[in-house]
Amino acid sequence: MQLTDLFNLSLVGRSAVTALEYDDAEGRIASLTFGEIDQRSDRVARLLDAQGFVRGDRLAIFLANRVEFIDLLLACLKLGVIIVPINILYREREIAHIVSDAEPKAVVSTQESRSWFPDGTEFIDVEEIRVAAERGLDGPSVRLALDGDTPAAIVYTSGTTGRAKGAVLTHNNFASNAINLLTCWRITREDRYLAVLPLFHVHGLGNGLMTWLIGGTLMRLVERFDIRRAPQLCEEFQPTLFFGVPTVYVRMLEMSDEVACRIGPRVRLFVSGSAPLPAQVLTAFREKFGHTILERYGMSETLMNISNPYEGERRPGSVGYPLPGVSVRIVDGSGSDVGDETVGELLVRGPNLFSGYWRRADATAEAFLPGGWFRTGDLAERSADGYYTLRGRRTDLIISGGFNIYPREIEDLLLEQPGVLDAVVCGHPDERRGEVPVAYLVTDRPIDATSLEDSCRQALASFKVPRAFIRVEALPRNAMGKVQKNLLPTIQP
Ligand code: MLC
Repeated sequence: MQLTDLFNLSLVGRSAVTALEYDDAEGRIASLTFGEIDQRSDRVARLLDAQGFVRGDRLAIFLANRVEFIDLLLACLKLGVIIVPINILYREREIAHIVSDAEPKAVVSTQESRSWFPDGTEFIDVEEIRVAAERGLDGPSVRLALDGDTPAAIVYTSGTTGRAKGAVLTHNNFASNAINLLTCWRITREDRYLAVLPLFHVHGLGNGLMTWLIGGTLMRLVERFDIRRAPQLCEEFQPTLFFGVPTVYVRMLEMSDEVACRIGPRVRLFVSGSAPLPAQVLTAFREKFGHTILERYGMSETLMNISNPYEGERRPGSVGYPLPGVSVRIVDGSGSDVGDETVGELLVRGPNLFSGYWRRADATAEAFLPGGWFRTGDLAERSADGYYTLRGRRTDLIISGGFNIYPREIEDLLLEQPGVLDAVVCGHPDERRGEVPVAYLVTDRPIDATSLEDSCRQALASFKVPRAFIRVEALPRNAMGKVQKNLLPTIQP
């Protein structure tokens, strides 16, 4: 089955019901029914069709959370066009790579963001999408017969080689993930979902948008999570369902007890993921809002794998147990299964697993073990009663505010800067963002932090810009030449 057939439970079955509230261009709250959303995406699909988009073409989306993102997603799914959502914080270097790798037929963006893209990029202005959605051609509904294995999206995830790889996610991947969450988190049409996470990542896209469209809940879409706006939003919209990354929950602890007491009782479920939720945040949040946040574990390549239970113990520090249909193993360095309470690499298998990295047969082959087991790169252990706890990573990933950072990508850029002879980037603990990147450099001249920062900011997303540039005599390397990060001087960025 293709995703739009599942969405029809809401788009057709609840066509007259209000589906979405969002801020329009004038800053007023606008709303749409499921039927209107269906019609808008049909009109956008006709526009794309008229522009020559055919099944298998890629369309890149470089947009903040706004209704046209949804119009485009649905239009593309209907046509079998593959969406390539791009993190809007990405800059020249990251964008150039994605565009050359995915070869989208066009990129939908605002006028202002075009300058970040390489010369020769084909653009569709988001205004054209808005006009098509609101006033485009009407006609019979658009539906191509697609197989569930048809690619729906290519989601770029930072690679250990320094260049991001595109994880190809199919209709079936998103469907199995959403059906799991609808069931296990008991999401129903009675829910009111406050969507603050970016739609360009699988947390906001695969978990948020897909459960909304299948479940028929009411969604309030906001451009981004902003702690200054959050209390008023929660009080006005009265969500029952909320998805956040740990940084969001850390910031919500800044709300007054009075506001927390008003918001808490109306919410049914707070879910956290994309980065480890510190146990003390879970505890402080429970005291303040009266809820035990439900922590779960997923990845762009796999969507959701493991979740704490809706009923039963939500164990602090643990991500719970595998979701239905998802098989999990923990193995040692030789690939043998380890026993309970022993740390090893986490492997997963199931209908949620991506079909491979876009045009990277080598990377795809490396990511899987015989039998179709995907190597997550995360270290984990299982308790005797079946709860899984993450214990770090096999690779050097830094997670800041829920965004993934591979140090290698920043190191490569730093090594291109004048006077930089050697460079390493580490994650430094940060109370709010979990971790922030810090650079250690060997240079042949005094460090000019401002110019290094400017170069990083021009090429990379703001969350990847090192918070400090520290000059060291030499990088401590082991016999294999690998930098021993634990031997670097500790600093206060
Ligand atoms: C952050 N910034 C944004 C932004 N998010 N700018 C525009 N749109 C967004 N969505 C920028 C700000 O401009 C600022 O840049 C910096 O980040 C910090 O902003 P802040 O206002 O201080 O935000 P803060 O309160 O720290 O909260 C940040 C945040 C953001 C939590 C809202 O980090 C965020 O939205 N994270 C979600 C990431 C996510 O969805 N990950 C899912 C990956 S999927 P500057 O230049 O001033 O520093 C995945 C799989 C899985 O991992 O299992 O889910």
